[in-house]
Amino acid sequence: MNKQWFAPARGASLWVLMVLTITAKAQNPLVTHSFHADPTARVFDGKLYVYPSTDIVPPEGVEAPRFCMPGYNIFSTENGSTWQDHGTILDHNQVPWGKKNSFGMWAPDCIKKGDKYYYYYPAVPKDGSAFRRIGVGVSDSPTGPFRWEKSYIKGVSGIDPGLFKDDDDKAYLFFGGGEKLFAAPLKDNMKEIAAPPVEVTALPSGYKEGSFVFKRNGIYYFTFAHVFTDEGYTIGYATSEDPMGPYAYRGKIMDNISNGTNHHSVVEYKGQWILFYHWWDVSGFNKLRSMRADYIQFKEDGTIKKVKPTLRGIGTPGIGDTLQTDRYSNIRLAEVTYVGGNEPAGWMVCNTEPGGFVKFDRVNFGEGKARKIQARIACGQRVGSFEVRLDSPKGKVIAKFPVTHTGGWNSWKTIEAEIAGSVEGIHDLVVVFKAEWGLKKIVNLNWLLIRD
Ligand code: FUB
Repeated sequence: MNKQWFAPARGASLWVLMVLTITAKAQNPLVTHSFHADPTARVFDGKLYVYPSTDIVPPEGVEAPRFCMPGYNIFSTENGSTWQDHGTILDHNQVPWGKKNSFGMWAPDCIKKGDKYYYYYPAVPKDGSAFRRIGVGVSDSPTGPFRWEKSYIKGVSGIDPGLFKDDDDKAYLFFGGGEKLFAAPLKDNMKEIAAPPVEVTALPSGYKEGSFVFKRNGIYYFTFAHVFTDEGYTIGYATSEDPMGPYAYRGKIMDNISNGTNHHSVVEYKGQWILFYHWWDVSGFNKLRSMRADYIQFKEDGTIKKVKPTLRGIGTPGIGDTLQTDRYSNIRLAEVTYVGGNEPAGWMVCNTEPGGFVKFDRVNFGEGKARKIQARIACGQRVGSFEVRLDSPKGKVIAKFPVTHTGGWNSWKTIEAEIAGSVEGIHDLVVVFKAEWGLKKIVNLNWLLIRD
């Protein structure tokens, strides 16, 4: 492996070697079987889709340009907490007008008009006419297959296509990366611009990219990645009464989270607004990025409250969904680290001390059909216990787990406890660690699973 490309955090090489799994849970990051950046989220017919780019470690012998990005996958969720990977829909060597082996498939987008889905993507043109051109494909389904246009969109060069379709069905293409970002209305065919691109005005100076426009209560929000020289990548926004502007800068949606890119989208799903963005906390390397999502709140006057990245993320998992408690909403006298032993790669709650707890919010118990809780544990001692409580560390105890010796702190075993009484509706779950003696470390906990 090329060291220049991969200087991973502790345990990160495990991630690179992981095999593809079909689904993943909606804690942050959204998926861990592969690396994806630039997540554009869209709701089509009530279902949430994400259209990201893909980051890989360069294959042996490939000198990848800046990022190593070979193509695009699509993800979707039915319940907001379990993601399905629909596989690769476009590879860099399938772009009709693209340079072969470019590994340059940066941030894409997809939008619906009428009963067709239009997928927009930047790629390196084989005619050498620009750093990136923007191509389009059409499909009858949000997950493809797409019929790819033979040529790129004329009159447009740049990265990061961001599409917006207004209530009157007119569509706009936003794009660019650099000091300036651009907007152009699209023709009804969605494959050509209707007028030459114009600069999106009144944005602060500095490098910008990742244009994404949405509309809320009649206000157009132009959101973008913005590099402040003293801070690095932030996500900012500007508002207008017209999709083409002029826009007025309003501030940041997210502060810089680390040294590298951030790229986002904003979507309303089931009455809640969500910010999708990326980070590289899984790989520890800012060119192997992972998709994340957190709720976003608006103030009365329409301005946006800054979003802080969480581990817990979005979604309300229920019976049959694995609760990765290491993606906590609160934790005390316990820590999180990479899971060990033969367990599939991931994280666990560890160094659990008496009186410590880990809280996982928004679990849907439905209509009282939950009967048992399973816990995936590893333990090198046999004194103590942990309890599952509702809503707070002092809330009602619904399950008790005596701690069993599993063969060591990395020998994993699934244990089970009955749920006491009937639990209905949505609750926060709190796992409280207990011990009679002066024990410092009670159990390692990977996940919980509620069963009927
Ligand atoms: O993912 C490659 C590039 O990095 C994107 O096009 C930019 O928005 C930034 O995220």
